Amino acid sequence: MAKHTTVSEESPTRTVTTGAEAVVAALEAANVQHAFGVQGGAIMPVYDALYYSDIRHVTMAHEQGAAHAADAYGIVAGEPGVCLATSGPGATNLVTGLADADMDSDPVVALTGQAPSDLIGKDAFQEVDTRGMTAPVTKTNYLATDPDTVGDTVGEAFAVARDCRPGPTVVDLPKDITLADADGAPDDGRRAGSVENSNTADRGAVTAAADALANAERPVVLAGGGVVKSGACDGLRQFADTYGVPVVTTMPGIGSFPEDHDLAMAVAGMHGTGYANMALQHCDVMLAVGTRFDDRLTGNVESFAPHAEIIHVDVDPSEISKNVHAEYPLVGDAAAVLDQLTDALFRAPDADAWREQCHRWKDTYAMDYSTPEDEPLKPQFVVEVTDALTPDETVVTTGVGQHQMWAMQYWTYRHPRTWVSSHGLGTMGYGLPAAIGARFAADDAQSVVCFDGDGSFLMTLPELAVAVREELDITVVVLNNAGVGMVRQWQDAFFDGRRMASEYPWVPEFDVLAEAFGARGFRLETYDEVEETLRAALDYDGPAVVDAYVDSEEDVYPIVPGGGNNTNFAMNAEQLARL
Ligand SMILES: Cc1ncc(C[n+]2csc(CCOP(=O)(O)OP(=O)(O)O)c2C)c(N)n1
Ligand SMILES: [Mg+2]
Repeated sequence: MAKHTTVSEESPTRTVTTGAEAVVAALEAANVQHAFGVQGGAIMPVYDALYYSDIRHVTMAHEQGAAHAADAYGIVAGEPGVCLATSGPGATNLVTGLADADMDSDPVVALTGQAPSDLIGKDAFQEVDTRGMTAPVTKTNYLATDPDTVGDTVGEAFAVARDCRPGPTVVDLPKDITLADADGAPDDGRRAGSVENSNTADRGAVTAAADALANAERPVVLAGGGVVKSGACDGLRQFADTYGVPVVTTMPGIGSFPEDHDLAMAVAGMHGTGYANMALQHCDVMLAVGTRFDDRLTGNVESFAPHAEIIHVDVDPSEISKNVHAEYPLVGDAAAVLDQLTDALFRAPDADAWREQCHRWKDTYAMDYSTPEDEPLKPQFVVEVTDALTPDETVVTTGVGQHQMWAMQYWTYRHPRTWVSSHGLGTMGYGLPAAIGARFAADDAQSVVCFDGDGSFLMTLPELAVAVREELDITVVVLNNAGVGMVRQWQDAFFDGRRMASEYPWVPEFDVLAEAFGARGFRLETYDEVEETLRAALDYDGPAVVDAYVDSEEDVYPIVPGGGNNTNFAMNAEQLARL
């Protein structure tokens, strides 16, 4: 009997008689609408209980895809994404996706099957130590031991994944626990005493930070991913508009502030804009909100923002002064603390000259690339045209590599939760499964576009079968440079051009491959076909793949060489050679 697509109100899972039903009841109590996973022996009881649930399960091709889809779902929806896997290889396949979510503080709940309790430790079939294996890459994890409390454990895992600084959690479910009789439904899916994200910072500390801001001559906001996660974007906008403070973002902070705003300085860091890096390097007071000062952002931390007093707002106290010393630590939720600061600031800083300087930098270091007709297509152009052809709130997902940087640099992000990428872990293959997860979380009116690299696409492309099966309206634009271009760029720059294992002598025809999967495939090679081809792919109501043959010699600029000083960025190859 195939799974019903709609289930009656009298859904039998409302009556909890087994551990597995308690698990599903806990997901329903947490208002879970979608789950991504792959079936298998030890998780079968949970799937059997899902049979009678209204939760829509999306069968993925690979558990890594399930974890990335859940991660992207969590980013776009702002609620934890859920993924399921069986024990052993199912669980090991999840680990990359969990590590990715952990690095980016994305809310994910993973449910894994496990060998029966009495066989754990005996090298049972498909037994791995899932708790041990996932401990370093999760916020917390659990091994269920009691069918009567397993539902509460899942509810707690959900609350922990979502609350304060979000992150992934795992509940490992031995098969005997999910099969066993259970004596009732779990609670409402919230852990008793669950923390709401409304905590404010110490008032005295806020007043001191506000004083520093009011007296600043060169103030800047550095907005990180925490601004998006806490829903602080409106508060940030109000703060910046009221006090005239330029706003730089980190990569995860993209979308926290509209990039077409007069005060927007775009993204800083290794491949950030020159003007963002100049603003950070020359500011005298930095209001850093919800960022962990990752090394790709700071470059050499000793030379990062050398003139700045730093106000660091973070919900996680362990982030304060971890990488960069904070003169003014403000522990609290980004939205709440930004409101506090907006209230506490008694006057705008006197920063006319600084704002003019920032505008001059925006002109001097404007993003640019050339499009000679006799050279192959430039990837940046493909990104810009796609942006122009899509609605304002389109969700962009990416793989990892040069294409990811061009998608960041040449698309104008105006809204939170429209940029979905792998930052901290830098996981090739993230883009397509992320587009699938994002598609389920986004509004129907929103488009979903994945910019992928040929290398990244090859890592998870079986998920295209899922997009076809689920009739998902997504467009994958493969910026195909016949190789792992980011590695090739570094070899050219830092390994005397020895292109070891970075150029593909041959790549599959992705448009033909897409058709074989049942998707629509398009091939793009010349400037005059860009607009028409992209339009056709975007208009197609289903999964479409555009195989864009782009210049394999094109490099990403600006670049701050790894561990370098962020003032020393190169805008082109000649400048890089002189650094
Ligand atoms: C899983 C994984 N393996 C290896 C790497 C190292 N790596 C970083 S960027 C990159 C190039 C990716 O190639 P592609 O997806 O084609 O993107 P391009 O740089 O060519 O745009 C590689 C191999 C990685 N980030 N992730
Ligand atoms: Mg490539």
